[in-house]
Amino acid sequence: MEQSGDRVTLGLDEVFAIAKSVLVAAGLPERQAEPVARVITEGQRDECHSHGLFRLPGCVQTINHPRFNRAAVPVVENTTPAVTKVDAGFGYSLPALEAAMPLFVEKARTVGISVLAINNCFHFSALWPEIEMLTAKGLVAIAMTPSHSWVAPAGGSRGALGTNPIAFGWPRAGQDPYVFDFATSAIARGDISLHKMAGKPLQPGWAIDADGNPTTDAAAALDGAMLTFGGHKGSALSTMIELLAGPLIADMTSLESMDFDDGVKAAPAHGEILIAFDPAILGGGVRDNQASSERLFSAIVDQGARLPSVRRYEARARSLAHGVQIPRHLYDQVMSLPRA
Ligand code: NDP
Ligand code: PYC
Repeated sequence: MEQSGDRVTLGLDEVFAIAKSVLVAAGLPERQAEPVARVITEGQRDECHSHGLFRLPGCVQTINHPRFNRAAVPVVENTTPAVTKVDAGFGYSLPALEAAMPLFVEKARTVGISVLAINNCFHFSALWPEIEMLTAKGLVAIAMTPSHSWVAPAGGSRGALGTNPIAFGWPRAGQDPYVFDFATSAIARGDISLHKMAGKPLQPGWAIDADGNPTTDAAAALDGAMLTFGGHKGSALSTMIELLAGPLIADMTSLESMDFDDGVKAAPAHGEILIAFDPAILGGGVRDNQASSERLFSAIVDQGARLPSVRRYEARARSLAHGVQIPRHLYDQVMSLPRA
């Protein structure tokens, strides 16, 4: 650990050790704490500030939720040749994902398409780490999850939808995969909280206050409602995510997750859906899918646009070489949490 002015530099092993130690002290057994600490470390490593160490106090609050199951052991169900379900038992989503991953991947390779439904999980994490697990195995992947009903539908004035992220990954031969991962709200709620902490105004169009008026004040936005990106298009996409990762897999919508929270303000609890495609089966070897996808990526990059995740991959290289820098106030907040 190094300190300079208002910044603290930590090695990635230190980030992981701090996160794991806080989670274990809060009551998580190691088998649940490790995947959660890993994803927090990866978020910090890739400078995804809304889903790195900033999440740790919220994780502790979630573990203390009366409905959180510290003893949860995921139960994997081999449902059909293409469908796997895993019941997280109201622990975190990440241990359940890890438990179901081998069967989920094997089915994609056998059938060509594989669907994983994670049920009954508390969920706080970015989706790109799990998408990258799948692209690393040569699979094309999509992941979606609801959250809490903080987001007003286009034309509305009250929260009904979640911040509902959708992530997609496409493996690329010999280079980092094409991955995007975004909230269908104009920005993740975590980022609104970061704006509040930094005293920074929001961009217009991100939120409305409790009276339904447009606001750039982060505190007013947290009390009011967030807005979807892209007006009615983001609103419909967000609704689709509610339906696919909620009722379709017999789990909660963001409205129901908010009710389930019962005012504790813990992480949302609901389901998640992942879909994996094996390009070797779907492409049938008839056409070189890499040649045509690379042509598309070149057509994007050659005109000065960037591919999603490039910022992350650059941050990752920096962090692997030099560790991560976090604001001192975040370091102090994290270090004030009990550690094992
Ligand atoms: P951002 O708007 O910061 O970024 C979204 C995506 O767009 C990233 O893949 C990003 O790549 C890419 N991107 C950003 N700018 C450009 C650009 N100029 N050109 C090309 N691509 C670009 O993310 P959000 O605030 O919407 O979401 C942040 C995270 O929050 C996500 O990881 C999401 O999973 C997580 N989240 C989780 C929730 C949950 O319930 N579990 C709920 C809501 C959000 P890059 O990273 O390289 O900039
Ligand atoms: O940042 O919107 C968010 C979020 C919700 C749940 C986890 N992250």
